[in-house]
Amino acid sequence: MATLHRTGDRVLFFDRAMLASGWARDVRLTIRSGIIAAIETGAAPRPDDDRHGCALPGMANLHSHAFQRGMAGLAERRGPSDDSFWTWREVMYRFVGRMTPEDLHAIAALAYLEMLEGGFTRVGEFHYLHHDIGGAAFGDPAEMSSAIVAAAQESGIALTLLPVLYSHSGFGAQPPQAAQLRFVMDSDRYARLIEAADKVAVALPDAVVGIAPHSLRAVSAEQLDALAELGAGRPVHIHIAEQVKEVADCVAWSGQRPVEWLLDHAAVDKRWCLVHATHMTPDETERLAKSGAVAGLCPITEANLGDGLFPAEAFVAAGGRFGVGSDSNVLIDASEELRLLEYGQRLLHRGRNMLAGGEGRSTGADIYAAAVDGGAAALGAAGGLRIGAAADIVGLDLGHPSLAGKADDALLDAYIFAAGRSAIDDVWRRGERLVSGGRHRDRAGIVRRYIAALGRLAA
Ligand code: NGQ
Ligand code: ZN
Repeated sequence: MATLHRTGDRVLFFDRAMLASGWARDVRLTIRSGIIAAIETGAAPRPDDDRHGCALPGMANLHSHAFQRGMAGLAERRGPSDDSFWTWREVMYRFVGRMTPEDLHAIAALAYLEMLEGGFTRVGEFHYLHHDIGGAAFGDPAEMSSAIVAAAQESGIALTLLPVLYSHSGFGAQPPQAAQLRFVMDSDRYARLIEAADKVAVALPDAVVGIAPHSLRAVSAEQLDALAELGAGRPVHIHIAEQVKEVADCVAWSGQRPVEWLLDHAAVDKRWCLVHATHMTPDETERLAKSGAVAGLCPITEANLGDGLFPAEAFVAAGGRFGVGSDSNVLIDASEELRLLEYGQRLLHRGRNMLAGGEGRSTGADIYAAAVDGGAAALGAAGGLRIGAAADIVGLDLGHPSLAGKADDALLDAYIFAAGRSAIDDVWRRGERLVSGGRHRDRAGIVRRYIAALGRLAA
């Protein structure tokens, strides 16, 4: 439908676009103040139109610890005992121990730039590095959160800030370890942190602030109960059942497994995102799917840390919603998260096309669409290319050899399983082109400051 063109409107013309309503050809998007104001399909390009290949809706990255980008590749050397998630965590604690707000800003800016280049247009930052070196609280509870907001602003990515409540080191309110003191606060200070985070986040267009009890290890049952009021109307994220030791410790504490315990003790619904619900029984899988909560899956990190495989096939078959996250940011790439999600199931079940929605359906298109929808829902945002939504778009290069001769769903199969991120040409946020030819416009400066920060941390 044509609408009156106003000055300040920007028009993007795509040969093909995956709209919320389905695939379309010759698509003119009119963008007004960052929002899609009109969509014409089967349109004739006009001389001034900015013409591109294939438009995909931007993907939400529903789980990130931005600071961990700085230690990518630093925990791949074998230690004195069996290496595991828990020995990795010791390395991570040492790395984070010396990080200043300026370092966090520089490292997060690079992570967010790479997210945009890798096909993500919004990030859910699960942020728990709250205090100064040594653990003393800053005067401003949002000192470190402000560094995250500044990094998001600089890169241009949309932000759902998830300040984390972290109080204990293990089930049953065990006292924190020395290495955790930069994360730790009580529920009163946490309420002040959320209030302060709301104030700093308003500087960003479309920012959302959610709440995030770190895990059943790090918050008590009483604290979780008390969060219901603070979290009303907000996304709620929690790490849940990533490691078998975590499941065993939860059973020892409560007689129940983590997902089972949470579903019985909290009003888990579509506002919730359960990150790493890796270890579930068939019954937990079914119940989580029916709850409407989003499963936050981070296949690259879960592989890197040796977590195990999420029962994705059964969860999707039961109608469960999921999205993907880059978590430890050891490698940032939306297509690779989706590819590894599907490949994990193929290796486990020795089958193919495990997550496609039925006979004749495209695996790439089904998992891409599901992750756009689930990721946006988990981050309290709208996903998909539709009138009234932010113009957050990933543009694929239709001249890429892997995409040759493909149309519609087959483009997503080729993007996810063959080309990967090399097919990404441009990325727009609110209609503004942040990435061209696969490179972020501020790459040089952000990389320079990242390298300087790593130099300071290594010194
Ligand atoms: C985190 N990361 O909070 O950064 C965690 C490790 C923990 C992952 N779970 C720390 N992947 O869970 O105690
Ligand atoms: Zn995490």
